[in-house]
Amino acid sequence: MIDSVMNVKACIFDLDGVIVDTARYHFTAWRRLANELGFDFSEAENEKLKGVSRRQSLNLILEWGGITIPEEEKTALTDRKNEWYVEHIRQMTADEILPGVVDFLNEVKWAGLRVGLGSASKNARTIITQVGLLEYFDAFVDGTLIPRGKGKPDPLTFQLGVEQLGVLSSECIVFEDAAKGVTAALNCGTYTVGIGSPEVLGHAHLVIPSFENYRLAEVMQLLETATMTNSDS
Ligand code: B16
Ligand code: MG
Repeated sequence: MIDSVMNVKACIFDLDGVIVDTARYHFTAWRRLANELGFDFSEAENEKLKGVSRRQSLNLILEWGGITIPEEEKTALTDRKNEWYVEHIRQMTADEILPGVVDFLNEVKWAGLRVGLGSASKNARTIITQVGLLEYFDAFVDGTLIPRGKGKPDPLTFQLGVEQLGVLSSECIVFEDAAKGVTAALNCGTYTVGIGSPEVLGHAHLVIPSFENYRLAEVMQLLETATMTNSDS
């Protein structure tokens, strides 16, 4: 049950699409795999893979290509894709942190709030280390901790996050760029801020386009108003 945003003690950040944008690296690698299997898919289709686990992404892509592959052969395919993807992310630097993120993280720290990561990616630690942000995180939940079938919109990612942070869900704000991620956070009972467009993330308590030009105090104020209005209606 959401109480007052002034009780907030922690923030959990999704990774891809919130802290960095690796969607284009995923796209390049998945497309290479699809091309080897004899088909192609579009950037618009790639959008549907945001926040979706690696295995589930493969299943969707195979569906688009009209291809059926036995379960036992799928790991070899996701491993291949991941090798190509890791080649890209190993080149990442702090320049790829999205605008406003570092200032916002600093504000969260200065306000004495705890900071967690809640990502579907099994490569999250590599990415966060590459861009030099590891020291900000008091809790780290990534795809290596999430069993198959329990990815977003299941709340487990964020439940583990609040547990690691030692706070209640109602004392935490989650920042997410994917519709399923927003649903996962709402299912967990946190304050939920969508990063992106209201058309896709309208079910969040609040949607902002990015962290650029947004201060923590302003986000808290907007959340307070949004959740008061929602609970009044
Ligand atoms: P990996 P997030 C997600 O990260 C990506 O948005 C999604 O496109 C990707 O398939 C998923 O991680 C798994 O990534 O193959 O590196 O384990 O947005 O939850 O931080
Ligand atoms: Mg994301």
